Amino acid sequence: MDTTEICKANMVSKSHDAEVSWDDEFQQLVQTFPKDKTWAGDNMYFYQGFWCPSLVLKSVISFQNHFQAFDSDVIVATFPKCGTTWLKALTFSTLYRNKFKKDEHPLFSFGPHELVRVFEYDLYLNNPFPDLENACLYQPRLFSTHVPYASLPTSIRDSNCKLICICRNPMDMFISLWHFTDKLRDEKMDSVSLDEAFDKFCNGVCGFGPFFDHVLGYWKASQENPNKILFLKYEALKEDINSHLKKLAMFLGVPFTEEEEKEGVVEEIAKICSFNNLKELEVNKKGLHISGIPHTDFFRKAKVGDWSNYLTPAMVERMEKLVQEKLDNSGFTFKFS
Ligand code: PAP
Repeated sequence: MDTTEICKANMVSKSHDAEVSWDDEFQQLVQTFPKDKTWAGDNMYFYQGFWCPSLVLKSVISFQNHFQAFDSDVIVATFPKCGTTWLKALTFSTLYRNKFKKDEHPLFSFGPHELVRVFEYDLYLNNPFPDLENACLYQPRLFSTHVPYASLPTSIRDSNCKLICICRNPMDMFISLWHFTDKLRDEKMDSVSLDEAFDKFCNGVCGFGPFFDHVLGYWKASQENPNKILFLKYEALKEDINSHLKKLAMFLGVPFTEEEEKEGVVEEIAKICSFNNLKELEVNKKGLHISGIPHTDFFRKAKVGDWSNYLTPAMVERMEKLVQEKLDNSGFTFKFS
């Protein structure tokens, strides 16, 4: 089997094994949840208003029940395919910049997903009480999640810990997820075509979706509590990474000093975390993510407007109407090209 086949087999069997391992009580609980399929063909359940992939349903619940946030924690919170990998690299590099020498940057040896571990796909997967004290290389603790704002553990919402979010226009996000799940799709399962996936996406049916509820949940919370939640946009970072890095550092309470700015520290972080740099690092060209997915699959094109190569005019029209309807009166906008 080649890497893609191994990866598909891993994902399919992991999701299947997760469900088989559920005890009777949990099986009965899950039966009360609406059920659908991810675009890759495995089950997901509508839990607390979002579509939770079966693989992580139990770990999301463990995370909700057991995670105790510290006021000093920093959590990268994203909808999948909106810039998680990039934001992990940027946050890690900014927050911990004084913990390592420039030429010994941990990103040279570990992928962003290994340095900033995700609660549901990694830490709480198969373990309701993970060793969180040793889960991060440095202090303060830095984690990530795809769980929507309304479903975060209460200790995250009630503590002074900081959340950093990134969102991306739904057309590029959709195409990015489509390519990603294409790698996971298994012919033996009821996988979906691009048309079907688009229809499902517009109807809110995709892992951690509905997309608009997820984005607006964090957006509204960031408006109400800007000192706790920093909300970024992928397209804006692409346009001007340096000013966003300064904003990020300020938000994290570690602003760049005048001396650092003069020495070009901001530009250095932007360069190390850039798509072209990360994609070419040996560590990201080999090996598998904790979920069994090759690291390379997290680096594709990183273009704004790539959707125009895939979506038909009818699809674009449908999405534009949806965006208008969903964002009406929210004060929130997307940039599409
Ligand atoms: P995840 O939520 O599953 O972790 P995420 O990192 O959000 O995935 O999405 C991957 C997208 O970010 C890919 O976009 P594309 O499919 O449109 O190409 C990937 O190329 C892009 N990406 C990864 N690293 C970077 C980076 N350093 N800068 C900009 N974009 C990046």
